[in-house]
Amino acid sequence: MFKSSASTTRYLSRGFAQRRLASTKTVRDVLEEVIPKKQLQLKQLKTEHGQAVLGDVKVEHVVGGMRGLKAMLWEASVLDPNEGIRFHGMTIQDCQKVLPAAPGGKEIIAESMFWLLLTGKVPTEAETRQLSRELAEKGELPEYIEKLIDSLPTTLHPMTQLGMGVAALNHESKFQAAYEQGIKKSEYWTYALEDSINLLARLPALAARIYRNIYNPGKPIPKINKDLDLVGNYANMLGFGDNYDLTEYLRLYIAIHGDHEGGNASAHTSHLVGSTLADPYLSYAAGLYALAGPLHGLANQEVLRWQMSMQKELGDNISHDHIREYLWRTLKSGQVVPGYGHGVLRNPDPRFMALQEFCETRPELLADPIVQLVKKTYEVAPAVLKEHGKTKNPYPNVDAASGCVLYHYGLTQFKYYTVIFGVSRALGCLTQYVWAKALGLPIERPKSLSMDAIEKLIKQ
Ligand code: CMX
Repeated sequence: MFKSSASTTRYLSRGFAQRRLASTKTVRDVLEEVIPKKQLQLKQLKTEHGQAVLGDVKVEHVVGGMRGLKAMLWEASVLDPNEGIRFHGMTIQDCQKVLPAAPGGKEIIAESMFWLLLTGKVPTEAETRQLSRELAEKGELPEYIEKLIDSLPTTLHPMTQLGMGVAALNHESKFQAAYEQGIKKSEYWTYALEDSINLLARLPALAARIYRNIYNPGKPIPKINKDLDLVGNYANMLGFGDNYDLTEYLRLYIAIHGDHEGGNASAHTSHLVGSTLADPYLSYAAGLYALAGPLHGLANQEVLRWQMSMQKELGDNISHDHIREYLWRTLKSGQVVPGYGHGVLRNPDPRFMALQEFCETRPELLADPIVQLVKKTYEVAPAVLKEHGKTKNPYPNVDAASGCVLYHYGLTQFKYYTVIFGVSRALGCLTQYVWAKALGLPIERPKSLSMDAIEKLIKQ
């Protein structure tokens, strides 16, 4: 089901591997090449196909959370209900084949995914390293942000802290400063890119500071190492730099959580706020607060909490029957099974499968009771959810698997897990911010209706 796609074959057959060694462009250089083509494509869509119909708007869309309504432009990725996510047409497996890893590592890294999302091109090794260095050079936090984060109560949820830190970083916004000076619309994207790179660069130090303040206070946080990739530095600042397997897992996790098309709550919120010309910091801070809901990104914390209470009650060697019974109890008490279901997907999430594959290659993970429990739950839950008959997708989403590996490697504070998701989702939301400005997308303003107004329309 999750086979390598034709796009990888195309990349390789075009001699891409050779070009990959040669090019040393910056991401800005590549964007300057691709933006005019996309601008032209949008112009043609507007002028030649502006009145083409993509689907009907039904009452069920208006009262049902707009599920399935095709109403948003998002360039970096498209989610297929059956096959899952494709980044510019490439599956996760395709990306694993062609996107550069960290030196000595195997997993995709944030930089190469960010490059792909932004430009639609696979970066060379040299281009990836150059971007890593740029991010590392820009990664230190301003002092006022350190003071702000240090002043917060350690009982304040880490996601609330992350959103506050990101919003406050807009003090640095080049986009906002340039807008105040009255720059032309055609120049917006360059400032948007600068802010996006600066924000991405600082997210690891910000997220790590939150972690250290809450869970490991008093110990000095290592300085950014200019020779490391973004996530290598993040792991280091969290205090796990000597844990190679956790660092590799974080690389994979952060790369594949980076974007999941535009309709999900965090991406859509970020895009909506950005469409008002609020700067990338404010736009992404808003997206983070959508991510902090338990039906969205917070589900990864909820999954582990739920699996661990199952483990606490039933012990380590839980049978499939016991899991089945526990699932029914969860459902009958009116709760959702965290980590299962999806607004678009109708098959197991390929991100879930990629994280499971990571576990399959490491005996210590396979032997861990909580990792085993996640796998066993996957063997039972779809049938139970089908029998329960409510959810349209009885299969696991990425959150079903993401926490147990963190837990195994010692990152046990699951209240923090959504922050890692938050570092990751910046890749897609910031990409969209840049493209929304490059394409001159307008402020979002859908039409709302009251129930009376809907009834009136139906009668007409
Ligand atoms: N357990 C129990 N019931 C579920 C369910 C689950 N895992 N998933 C969906 N349902 C229920 C819904 O609550 C809904 O019930 P009501 O009709 O009583 O309101 C019904 O099934 C139909 O829902 P749906 O159309 O299948 O799903 P939605 O698009 O409305 O919601 C999602 C999608 C993810 C919010 C939902 O599946 C859910 O709550 N899952 C558990 C939380 C979770 O894992 N979230 C993470 C998603 C990934 C992410 O965004 O990060």
